[in-house]
Amino acid sequence: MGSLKKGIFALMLFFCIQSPFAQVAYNEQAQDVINETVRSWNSYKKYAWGHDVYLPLTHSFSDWYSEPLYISPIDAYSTLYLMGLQDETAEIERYVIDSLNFNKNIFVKTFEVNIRILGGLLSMYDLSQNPQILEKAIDFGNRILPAFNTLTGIPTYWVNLQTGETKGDTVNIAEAGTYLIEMGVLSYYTKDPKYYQAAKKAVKAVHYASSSLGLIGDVIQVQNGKWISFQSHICAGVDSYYEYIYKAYLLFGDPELKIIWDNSIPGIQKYLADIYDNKLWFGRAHMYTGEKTSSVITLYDAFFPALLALSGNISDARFLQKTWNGVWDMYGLEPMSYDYKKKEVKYPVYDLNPEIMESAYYLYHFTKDTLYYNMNVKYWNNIKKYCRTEDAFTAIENIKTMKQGNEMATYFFAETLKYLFLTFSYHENQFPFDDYIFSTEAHPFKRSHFNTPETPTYLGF
Ligand code: DMJ
Repeated sequence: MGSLKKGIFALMLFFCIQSPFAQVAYNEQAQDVINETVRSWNSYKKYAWGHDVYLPLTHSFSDWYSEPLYISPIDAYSTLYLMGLQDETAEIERYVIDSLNFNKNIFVKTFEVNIRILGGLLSMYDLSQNPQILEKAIDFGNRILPAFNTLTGIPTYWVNLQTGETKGDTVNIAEAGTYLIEMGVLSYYTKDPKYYQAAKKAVKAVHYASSSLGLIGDVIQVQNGKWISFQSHICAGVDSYYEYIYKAYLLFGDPELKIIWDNSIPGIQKYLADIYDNKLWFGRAHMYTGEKTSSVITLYDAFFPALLALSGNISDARFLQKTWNGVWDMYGLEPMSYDYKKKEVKYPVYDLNPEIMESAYYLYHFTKDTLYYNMNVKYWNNIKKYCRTEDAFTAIENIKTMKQGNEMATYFFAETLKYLFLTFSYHENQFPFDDYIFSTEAHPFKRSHFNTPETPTYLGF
């Protein structure tokens, strides 16, 4: 090859291996999120490398179990990738391949490791196309699959990564039914329907236990499918069950999921939606009588405007986002739970959660109304004002006093920073929102990769 040709080839290779989302120049706000991400990431690396979570106030770390599973980097990868931080993502890939071994005799929480570790690894593969990452994801998926081996198909709360033993016979509905995306992607890549089928069986077991009002409870027994709690809501403990039915339908095109979604939404609108104080809320009701039981909501619920917008209900999405924005404005951060009728903070913690920013991002995409861009500017400024530490970001123990706690949640990397960055870089970055589905942990999966003529065969529907 002549030297000119070699030069052109090298240049082409350089552009091929660049993140397709890498950009030369971002506006000030997007660049600010990148700078803060890098600052926090470097602190994780300096003080917590190889461990699950960075503790910013003590410059130390914690692990979820007796042995670390490297949760922060796996969760952070897709955000760092979209920001074009290639040294950082290459380092995570190397570490995952060379040093991460899941053959550990520990019981892990099936739901939490599915959304963070399995979802993180699968999006790492989807973005990098590195086959060794896929091997890790398959290995991990196989290790948590025994959890689904129950009489109903609803997974147990705990599963042992080494032995496949399970325990924990009651789960909430998010823990029962938030697997369709990760297990579906795994089935697609392995061409083995068993993963998706396990996830779908669990969702169907929950759905078929719905009341005649089309409502479900929030805690269920995994062996007999009986309800432990008849409380119906879309709050923490249920949220992502609904999210995955609709998003997995969009990602894979399984028509049965659309039927389940269509059966579920009217009950939510009829019995849980509550106009109070001229605001739209989604409260709690008894699944058999439809009677309102409580007006306590959780900040997780702020995911719902995003889901409403994605499913085409822009007016309710706007109305609900306005409500959540009002909750945020009361203190300048949201409380973990709040009673909208008593106007009382029930639990004053803010753990760097992303949902309100996720919904502002979706609404900005769907409406192009700068109101939502500016909401995220405000949320980001508040987070910097109250949660920023010497070298990272941390939780707030009490939003009334703004006393800082000592933990930077792994989803802060995966979700909060990602949604802020994607909002602020919306016009420079050209991230093709409509071709992606974000998992509940904000891991992006490209729709054109998974909604193909082979999908029904690979997933078994
Ligand atoms: C995340 O871990 C996931 O989004 C989960 O589904 C619920 N919310 C937390 C962050 O708030």
